[in-house]
Amino acid sequence: MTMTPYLPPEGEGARRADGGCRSRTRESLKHPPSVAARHLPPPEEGKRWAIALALGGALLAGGAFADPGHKHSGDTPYGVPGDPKKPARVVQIVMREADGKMLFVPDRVEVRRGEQIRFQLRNNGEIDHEFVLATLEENLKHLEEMKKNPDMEHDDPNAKRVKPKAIGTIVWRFTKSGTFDFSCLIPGHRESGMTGTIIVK
Ligand SMILES: [Cu+2]
Repeated sequence: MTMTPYLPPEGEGARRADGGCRSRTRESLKHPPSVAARHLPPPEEGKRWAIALALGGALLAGGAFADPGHKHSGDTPYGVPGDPKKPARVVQIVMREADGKMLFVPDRVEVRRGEQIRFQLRNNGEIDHEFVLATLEENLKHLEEMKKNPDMEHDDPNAKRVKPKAIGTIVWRFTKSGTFDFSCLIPGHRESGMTGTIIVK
């Protein structure tokens, strides 16, 4: 109802060469709300997202390296990413399904502290599997995250997804003694038996 009387004068003003001031005034009165509504929030929102992401990143980074006194990159409570150029003992791990179960063979590996292991992950099954090396606590937490994001695929120094009939490799140096976990974190797989233990002495 207020739009009808406003629109024609504005159209005229826009066409008038000498009416720059007035049409501009009218535009600045009339357009800002819609312009603001259309254009201002996105950058604002963008900024807010950037801040949120930066904060989230900082929190994640803080969480990942929260282990006090061990802040070297890649350092974890279960060791460090290996150096493929250095010698390593090969440990083959077969991934497969059998009678409604899913498993790793072997599901127990013993390692000397300081030893570098080249895990040769052989998927003899019919579906994708993963090998995720971590502390048991970390893997159980990660398992819950995977339930929320089932499409998350891993290709990290400590984690690999392997297609059926394919072979994946992980080279890892176990610098700390302890008992650690390796699991397939694809939803349902660990629950079906796809987990194993690494003992570092
Ligand atoms: Cu699996």
